[in-house]
Amino acid sequence: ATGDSTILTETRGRVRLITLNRPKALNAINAQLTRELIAAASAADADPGIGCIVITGSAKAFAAGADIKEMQSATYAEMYAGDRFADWERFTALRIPIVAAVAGFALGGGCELAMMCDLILAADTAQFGQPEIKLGVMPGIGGSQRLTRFVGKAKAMEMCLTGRMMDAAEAERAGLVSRVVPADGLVEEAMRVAETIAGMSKPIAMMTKEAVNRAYETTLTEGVRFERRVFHAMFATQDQKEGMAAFVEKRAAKFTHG
Ligand code: CO8
Repeated sequence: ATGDSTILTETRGRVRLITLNRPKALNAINAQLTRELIAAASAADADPGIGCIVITGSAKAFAAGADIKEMQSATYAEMYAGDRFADWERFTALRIPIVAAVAGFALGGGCELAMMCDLILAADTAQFGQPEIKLGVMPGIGGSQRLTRFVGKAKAMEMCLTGRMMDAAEAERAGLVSRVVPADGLVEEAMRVAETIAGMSKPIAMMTKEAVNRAYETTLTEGVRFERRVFHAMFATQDQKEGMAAFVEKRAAKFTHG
């Protein structure tokens, strides 16, 4: 978190809190923010002392999209050669659980970033949208695919074609967010959820994330087979032995993340 950084990071216990910090641009996602956010998340993934990440923005905006000013004049050849937005594949490949704490605008790339996290906790002020069509483009960091899988075709199609925003209550009804909480307690509640996750065995939580995500990539039969094989593999960990022993001995488990 240097003065020029587009993010702020803080560690509380085993949780790494990453706050998007381009307030003058409503946290619009430019190349620097992309680089710094993915680097910070990758560092937390690799750090045995960290078990969960929380990503949040400001009260006004989680992120108001990809940086329009940065891409406005780009040519097709530049977008293609640079494979703009392909870097996010490194973010979605991370195995550590990631909680998005969304207040205010989560638009375009901001909505897409929230959907690339593992669960979204929304403030009652949250507004989700894919307004790219108003700019003469469409979602480019997975929005047309993830939103459709998460809320279904009708709502996704309406949002992508009209740019209409969804408020927090509608987002919860549609299954886009896990819960809605009062805006002034958003980050604290997200930190509580993250602390709970980070208190579990890190490798087991990583495998669980991988299994749930597999549901979006494969058939039910293959997904259930994948789950069963990973379940079997968990019996090679110390944390499985500790977790089950602690239950039988009626005490709290002390996971060593191995
Ligand atoms: N990019 C760059 N700057 C932005 C962005 C953005 N996405 N959003 C807001 N800003 C800037 C504004 O330009 C303004 O800067 P300045 O003070 O220098 O004029 C500052 O943030 C404050 O914004 P506003 O004055 O507009 O604040 P308001 O409260 O009036 O409005 C809104 C808030 C409604 C959120 C409004 O800012 C807005 O509509 N923003 C744009 C939302 C949008 O269209 N997002 C989608 C962006 S495109 C995208 O994400 C595509 C992703 C994938 C592309 C893939 C291509 C291959």
